[in-house]
Amino acid sequence: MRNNSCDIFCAVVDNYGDIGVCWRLARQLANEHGVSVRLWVDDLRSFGKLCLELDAELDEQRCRGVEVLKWDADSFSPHPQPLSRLRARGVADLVIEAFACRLPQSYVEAMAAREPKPVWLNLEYLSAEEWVEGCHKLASPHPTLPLTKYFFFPGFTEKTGGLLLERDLLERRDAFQSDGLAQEKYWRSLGVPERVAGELRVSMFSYENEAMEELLRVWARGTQPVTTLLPEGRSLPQVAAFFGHAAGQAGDTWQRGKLRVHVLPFVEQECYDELLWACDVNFVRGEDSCVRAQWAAKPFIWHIYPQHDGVHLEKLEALRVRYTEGLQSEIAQAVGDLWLAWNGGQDIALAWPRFVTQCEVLKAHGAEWARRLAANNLALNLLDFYRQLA
Ligand code: TRH
Repeated sequence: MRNNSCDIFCAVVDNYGDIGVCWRLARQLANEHGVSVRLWVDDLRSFGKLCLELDAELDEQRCRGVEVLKWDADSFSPHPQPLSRLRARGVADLVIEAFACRLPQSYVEAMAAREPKPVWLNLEYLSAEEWVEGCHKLASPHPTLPLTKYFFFPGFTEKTGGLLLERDLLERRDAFQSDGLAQEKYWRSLGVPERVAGELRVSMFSYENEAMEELLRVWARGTQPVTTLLPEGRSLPQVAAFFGHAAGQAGDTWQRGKLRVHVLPFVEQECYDELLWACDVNFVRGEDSCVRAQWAAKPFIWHIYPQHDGVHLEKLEALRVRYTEGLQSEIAQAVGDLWLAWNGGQDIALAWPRFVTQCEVLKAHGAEWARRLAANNLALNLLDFYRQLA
């Protein structure tokens, strides 16, 4: 699709997942496939956490090969919609509406008026549930205009759109994980001392979590030294409180019993992978960090984005079933129990020791799992689908 153009529209709901996925996809299409990408984002402040070079005050800028433009996703907003900017730039060949963010009506009308018509995709949230296969690539004709939108579902099987994976990611991961000096240098850059015998390094990226205090207590009272790397964010107040502090910030280090915590700055998106590659176990959340943990091929625990109706537990179970397939039942059970304990059920004090003793097996399993998933690349699939429709 070299020389073709793509508009990606992203509305930031909360957290970093929506923009995290869109930013990753935008960079990949632009830098690996030569697509001219415009990324329309309604919240440049959240975006700025993932990309430090971004200027949140600018409505238009170029960043890492992508044109970034501010839009107002809330159609009821009193602020004037920068539609003139949208109109002036024309409609791209491929239009990606991320997570059903609803395009401005005037842009949709411009799409309908364009010849040839653009290809219009709605990029959906990731789920391992079976129904996804039946909905991937489904067409949804516009009720009044001569336009069709297609649903594009990321996923874990061949019948889905696959996962976002940069061209050289697994090679870079392998080079880092087999280079002891590079890892030592990385730990030094974080100010983390050399490993002591038997130490476990754990990255912790989660939402506020009822099981957090108990897990920290288990680590503090245990026999194994545990170093926890905690990026600043939603779980920091809980961890700080465990150590008797009202708050914390990047650079803080706390120790209790066998547990040591290093608070890290929230890093740019490109730099987060190294943390996952370097740790022995990764706690991740939402969507994008969960996928990155799978590429890191280390044992991981998923804090799923909670939904009021509890449907998130079905999504959790669906990934557990796929991910643990082929493992001995007692190991699969250990994974499932810890994931459940971390998401509001089960006793984490029982689940953690059963999980951690399986780390070596889970590491080998994670490498094989990542190798299998890598065969289904989202950006490539999306461009193939575009070519079929264009
Ligand atoms: O931030 P999230 O909780 O996002 C969530 C989910 O995507 C959820 O599905 C969605 O419905 C909700 O938002 C609205 O978790 P996620 O998806 O892991 O996104 C975090 C992003 O932040 C990811 O791209 C990795 C990145 N990141 C960094 O760039 N630097 C860091 O230091 C860390 C810890 C994360």
